[in-house]
Amino acid sequence: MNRKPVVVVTRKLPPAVEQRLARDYAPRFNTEDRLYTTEELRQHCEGAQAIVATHTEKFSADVLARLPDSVRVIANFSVGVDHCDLAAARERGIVVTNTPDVLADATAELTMLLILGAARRASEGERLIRGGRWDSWSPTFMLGTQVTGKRLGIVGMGRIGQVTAKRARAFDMQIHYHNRRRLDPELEAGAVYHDSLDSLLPQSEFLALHCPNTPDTRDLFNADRIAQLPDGAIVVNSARGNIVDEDAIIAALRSGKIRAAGLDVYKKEPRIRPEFAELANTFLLPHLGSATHETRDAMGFRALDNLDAVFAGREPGDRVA
Ligand code: 8YV
Repeated sequence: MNRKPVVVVTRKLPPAVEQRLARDYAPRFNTEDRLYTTEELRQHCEGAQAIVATHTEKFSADVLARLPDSVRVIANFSVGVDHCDLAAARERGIVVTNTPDVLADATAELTMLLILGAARRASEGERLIRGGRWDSWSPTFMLGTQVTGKRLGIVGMGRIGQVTAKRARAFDMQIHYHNRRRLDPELEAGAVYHDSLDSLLPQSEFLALHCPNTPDTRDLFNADRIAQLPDGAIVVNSARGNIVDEDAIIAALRSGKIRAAGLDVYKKEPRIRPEFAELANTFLLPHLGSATHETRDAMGFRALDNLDAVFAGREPGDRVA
């Protein structure tokens, strides 16, 4: 009888995903959901054939080099793979997969929440009520910015950017976007393509960041880029903290150049710059983009589909290395 492949599961996953893992594999679960040190990870991987990982594990070249030779595949429970050195994995002969598509709806929904929350001062209003400080109302009380009819610039028109565009159209937003390549007209659905950020940013009354974190996009959104936005623009980021120069956005939020920001991701999660919480014009969430029951199950199943393919000798659908 064939022995089931041993799979190290680095974090606690939704019950249905862990049940499928237990049915089809010999999983080593992280029942306490504690972050492993590199040495602990290496030890857990002794004799294992696969790892199911999340973005909280960093697979640098050094970490990959220390994994036992038995490990053949890292099936990520994430679409972003900036936590993995893909070139080093390739060199080491380790297959790496991700979970695209299945989190586009949840992340686009959250992006709309960031847009609305930032534009309508939702965090400020909530804090006022929860702090027992709401004592009056007037016609000019806590005015925000209307979303309807405004121009939304989208940086990165992949799957998540495209769903965000669709949701934003329901608010009659006019979609402008920059992407490495222009989309086909049916996917573009009337959105205005800009072949550079220099062209997109001055048009963006609202700006949504949806590009991956790569060496090319690190600190992409810096003081020079911010200066290109219209005064009082609203910026949201549900992609990765690394694409934003946090000093620059804090300065722009202070000066009012950026009227408000909705942020779900930060450079050094889960530690965030205290200025973000101190500023009144921020709407902040703790990396919840894909955090719905439906999507987390789908991400887990997609990761397991990839594992199944590898162990059946097939090419996994979402191979990135
Ligand atoms: C996930 C994400 O929650 O998939 C991604 O890239 O950023 C998040 O939605 C997280 O990364 C899971 O590992």
